[in-house]
Amino acid sequence: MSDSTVASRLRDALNDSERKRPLLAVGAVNALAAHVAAEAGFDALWVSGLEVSAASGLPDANVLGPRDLSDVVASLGRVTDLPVIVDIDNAGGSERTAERFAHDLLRAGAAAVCVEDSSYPKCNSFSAHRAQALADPDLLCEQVRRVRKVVGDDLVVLARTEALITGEDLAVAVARAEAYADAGADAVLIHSKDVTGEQARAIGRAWNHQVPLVSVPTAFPDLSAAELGEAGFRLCIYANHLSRAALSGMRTAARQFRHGGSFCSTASGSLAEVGDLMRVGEPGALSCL
Ligand code: SPV
Ligand code: MG
Repeated sequence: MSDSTVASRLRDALNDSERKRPLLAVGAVNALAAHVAAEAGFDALWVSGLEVSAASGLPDANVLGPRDLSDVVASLGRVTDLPVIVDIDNAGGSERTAERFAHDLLRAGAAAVCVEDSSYPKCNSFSAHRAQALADPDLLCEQVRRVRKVVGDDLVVLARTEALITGEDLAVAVARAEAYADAGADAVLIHSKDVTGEQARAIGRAWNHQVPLVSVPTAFPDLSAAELGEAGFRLCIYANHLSRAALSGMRTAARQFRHGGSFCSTASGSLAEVGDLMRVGEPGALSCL
């Protein structure tokens, strides 16, 4: 079922110029991660193409379909009513596939989708194996218009440009983002892989459009959420950090078991209680924006 209330709350929060800090979203690949994110006080959840692909044993390369993502959205909605923002990559590379992603994800309970201008098939922005190419900006403009036609205001639409990732300059990236905002996007994301964070600050200075700016600081974790807020970002998405924490935590526990021969002698103190795990699936959603 769609939840237009969550989408409108998210849109209002994004546009609230009185807010003292940016909204904070974190990648949640399953209900367990969503539960942890809600407990920690995040404002929203991100369904990450990279995290869901990795959790499914797939490359982050346009292999996931709407059903894979819808299943994740439904599981997050069982444990929290935080708004869920879904990374739909280039939405399958066409207007018709974008319509389907938006329609299905709205029905699954998403509050927002984020669609980007990578050419089909995409690769992850930080992929060491292959350079990402850009699609024609007119395609993303048309995808935004078509998505809007299908879902109205019931989904927040984030439009993301990969221009800086592919080596274009800031003027090109800003021009693309402006075109996407003018096509009807609710917010724009100019992705950056500059590890110093200076490019992120420059994006904030260069953006004069009223549509809010979003940051995904995967490459520049030293820039705090407060600093990103000061630089002009209204939403910061920590896209894959809980999966990375889980991966290293699982590795540590598994290795300690290999050396000590039991989990209790090795990882004690760092393991959650069994009852803690059971409570995740019990009724009573954690909330809320
Ligand atoms: C994702 O989480 O899939 C993203 C964000 O697109 S990043 O991988 O940091 O580019
Ligand atoms: Mg992605």
